[in-house]
Amino acid sequence: MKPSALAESLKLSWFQSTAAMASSELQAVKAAIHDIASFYGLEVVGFLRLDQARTTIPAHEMDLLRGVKWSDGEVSLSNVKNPLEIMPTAKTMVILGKRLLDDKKDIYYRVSDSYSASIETMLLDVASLKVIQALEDADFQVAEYTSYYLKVWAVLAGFGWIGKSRMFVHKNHGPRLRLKAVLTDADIGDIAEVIPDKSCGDCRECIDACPVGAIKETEVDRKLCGACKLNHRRVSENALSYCTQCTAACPIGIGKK
Ligand code: B12
Ligand code: SF4
Ligand code: SF4
Repeated sequence: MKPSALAESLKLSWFQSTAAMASSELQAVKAAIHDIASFYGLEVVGFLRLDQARTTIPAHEMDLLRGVKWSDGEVSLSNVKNPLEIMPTAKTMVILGKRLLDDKKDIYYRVSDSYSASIETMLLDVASLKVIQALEDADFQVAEYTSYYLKVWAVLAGFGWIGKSRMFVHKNHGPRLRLKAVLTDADIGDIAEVIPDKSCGDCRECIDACPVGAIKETEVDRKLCGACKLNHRRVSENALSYCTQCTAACPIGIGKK
């Protein structure tokens, strides 16, 4: 072999092996994230590949949040951010989902006068911290996704659809997942096929179950839902529950754990 041909072939095999190494390293990072999720009992972990078409929240959808009140006060529109505003170099959103421990209630505990938390959210919080640590240890950049579009990213990751209750309905767990997301520049995302919202079919269980008639044909009345008296009902001395009647009624994934 001529020296130049040898040099070319060495260069090629070096490139091939770095590419293979990079891809096996990325697979190892993904496997580590799966391990963390399973250690903390999370049923769902996904990797949404971010590209321009999937990173923008349309203005008319942001407008829906105007005047919406929830546990921490009024939703602040300045907190509604696209993933690339939070992290311009992000390539992937890691989405974590924890199923409710009780299919019929969404229980949280009063830890102190100023702090209450549910087991599901705490597991998501701890697991996401571990995911952040694992990515940072592998020299990737990471940021928590702190905006208000979690349901839609879960749809774009191919896990399920937005149901008539306007909740994210996972194909195996129904609306019983609680969600959390982390952004990273690790190129570990997948492009998934989106399941259409019409997958609810003729079902109306959530509409009929809502005690305050908040679920309309085209939208949920957020103010009615937020003010429902079943929210923050006491279920034991230290435990309270959110309303969650629409979740409990949904036949998708009911009883399957
Ligand atoms: C504000 C808020 C509320 C408000 C408004 C409720 C609502 N329906 O949005 C109030 C206080 C009323 C509320 C109530 C509840 N909430 Co809440 N809430 C949020 C919060 C903070 C933001 C949601 C939001 O308004 N996003 C912005 C709007 C514009 O997005 P959107 O609602 O998804 O609506 C648009 C898209 O769905 C889009 N769309 C529809 N179909 C499709 C399809 C595709 C392909 C695409 C691209 C887009 C798209 O169109 C819609 C607008 O037209 C999120 C947390 C978060 N960080 O995301 C939790 C969150 C949505 N809530 C949650 C829960 C559990 C509840 C309750 C069950 C609590 C309870 N009371 O028991 C109820 C459920 C009420 C209901 N039927 O939705 C969970 C939902 C989990 C899930 N599986 O869906 C979340 C994700 C919190 C979490 N970390 O898990 N909530
Ligand atoms: S959480 Fe309760 S009040 Fe809100 S939409 Fe669901 S059933 Fe209605
Ligand atoms: S209860 Fe029925 S209509 Fe409502 S979200 Fe579930 S499948 Fe869809």
